Amino acid sequence: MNIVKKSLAVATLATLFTSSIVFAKDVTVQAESTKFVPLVVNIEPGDTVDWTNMEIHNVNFMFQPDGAEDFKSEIGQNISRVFTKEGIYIYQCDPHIGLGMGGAVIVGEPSNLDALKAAKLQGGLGMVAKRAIKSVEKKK
Ligand SMILES: [Cu+2]
Repeated sequence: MNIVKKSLAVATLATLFTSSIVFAKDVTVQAESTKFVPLVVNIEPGDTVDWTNMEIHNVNFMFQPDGAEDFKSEIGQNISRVFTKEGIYIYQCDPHIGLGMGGAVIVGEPSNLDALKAAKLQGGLGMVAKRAIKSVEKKK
């Protein structure tokens, strides 16, 4: 292989490598007043959600697919979570769930939809769950 061919091969490999990394995406959720925007996020396994503007907020996951690790952040922290397990995740902001401040992350196939319905979440969390269920059923 001459030097030009060799560097072309290296460049091609580098492109392949870079583009496979780009497939994993980052989605930002903004805390605005006592709401998370967007409230429902759809991502694929391996993607990341970044919560920003979290000065007086946190995220605490109250419902997740079986086997997903517990996840709770400190109040006042901008935080990221990588989602590897498929399914629906429901979280709340501890200080503001009474005002309905929570959100949902749907990773790949919402395989635990029946479990979410059976969980019969109440109050602010119940409102968030309802929004998540609605967004899943709209897609069917
Ligand atoms: Cu909050």
